[in-house]
Amino acid sequence: MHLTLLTSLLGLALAMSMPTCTAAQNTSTNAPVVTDNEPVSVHHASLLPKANTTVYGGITISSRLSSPALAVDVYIGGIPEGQFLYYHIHRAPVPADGNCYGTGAHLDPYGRGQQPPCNITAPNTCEVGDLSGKHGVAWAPSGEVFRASYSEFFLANTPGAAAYFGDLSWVVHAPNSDRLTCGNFEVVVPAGGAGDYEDEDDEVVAEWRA
Ligand SMILES: [Cu+2]
Repeated sequence: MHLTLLTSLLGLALAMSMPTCTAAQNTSTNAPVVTDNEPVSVHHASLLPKANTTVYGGITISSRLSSPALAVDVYIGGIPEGQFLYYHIHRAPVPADGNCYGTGAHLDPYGRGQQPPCNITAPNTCEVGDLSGKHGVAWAPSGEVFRASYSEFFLANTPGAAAYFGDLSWVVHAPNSDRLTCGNFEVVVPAGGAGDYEDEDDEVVAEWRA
């Protein structure tokens, strides 16, 4: 075979094997949508008061009957004026001494790593625990409280699942990544724990889907 033809064929084969998207993310580290979350669960984590920051807050993650997604409700107050804060679920609980640096890295069961930064338009390619990466950073004007409520499709509420967070922690970071404060999740209602729960959204969703 002619050498230039061979070279161009090789080039074509290489080009065809290249991913077509611009994100350099390996698809094998993408997070699958968790479809087997069990109703009903409630997990809550408050932030520990810390002498070196004004930041306080809490996060509640609960399951719905109408969707496999978990419902996240987060509030963060005391944000220094002009700052935004990152917040994540980390892969280890806060140790007894309260040191937020003892919580390890982010919850990242599929090994994606922190680089490149999470692309908010493709949350399935982000670390599972990178909540502010997937849903937006915390910001509020002076004296006000940041609040956000959203659906999380990649967290699991069943102990033992790869993306289970119920025995872990969350950490709030300064813009320079310093860990300001943190807190451990507590199981308020374990998955499958409450038998008599009514989800008012169910009817609305059923009508919308019909
Ligand atoms: Cu973090």
